[in-house]
Amino acid sequence: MFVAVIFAIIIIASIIFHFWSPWWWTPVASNWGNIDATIILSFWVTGAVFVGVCLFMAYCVWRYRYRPDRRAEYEPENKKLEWRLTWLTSLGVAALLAPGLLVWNQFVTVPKNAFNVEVLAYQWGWNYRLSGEDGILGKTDAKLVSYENPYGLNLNDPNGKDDIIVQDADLHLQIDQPVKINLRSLDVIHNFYVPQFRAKMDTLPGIVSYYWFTPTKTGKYEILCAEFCGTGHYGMRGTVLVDEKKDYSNWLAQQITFKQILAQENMINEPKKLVKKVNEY
Ligand SMILES: [Cu+2]
Repeated sequence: MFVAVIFAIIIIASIIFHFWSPWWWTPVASNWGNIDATIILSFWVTGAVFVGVCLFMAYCVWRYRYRPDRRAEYEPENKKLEWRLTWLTSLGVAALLAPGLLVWNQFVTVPKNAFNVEVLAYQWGWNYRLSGEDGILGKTDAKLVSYENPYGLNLNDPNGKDDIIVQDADLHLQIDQPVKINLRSLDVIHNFYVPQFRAKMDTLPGIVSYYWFTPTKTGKYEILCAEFCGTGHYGMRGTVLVDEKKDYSNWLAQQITFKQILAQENMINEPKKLVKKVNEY
């Protein structure tokens, strides 16, 4: 009886903790309310299984407690029970997986009007590049990455010339403007995560991974690296600011294009010189 009561207390305490927990989600600040819906559904499915299994165990402990006059029955197989359990488990797993797959499909199906932002992760920080007037990010190659060309930009790609290299520590985004986040890494695996946007994904060296979202609330949000990436991982933070259109335009006007950077370095007419330097490096 004592053990059965402990099971009951575990169930009640878990449910109370779930609803009264002080560590709950921040309010969502993007279009991905669906992500929350899938997590809540997972809580319902796993919660129901947890309560069901614990109650069943409590019942069994009490019902089949030791009595000197009773003997256990030997039943190594029960086809009917196994069949039922198989179906019930399959149903539960499908309920957990299916909504997630639907939302994932939306998460990586980028709308045509999305603004291209590149996030370049490194040990231990974040760099940003925005597509210029043409809306296209210039080509990059991991082989071109060097001290002079930290983004590994392809100097022969005309689409890259108007790209905006963000000199600021912070990334700004415009409210209600869908953005495609293109993720790259200079060294190891990182993960670009802003909890309020309910969006995160690994950054992989040599590959561009991506997702999209629309910021729906102005404000200042913290970027966290959500993949252990070395001794400085804890400090790999950043800030993203979601601005009204006017504030965003003001900020954008202060940023400079890749072309301007090249001009500053007096290499605009001599891309070959830079490429040579890169190769030497
Ligand atoms: Cu990291």
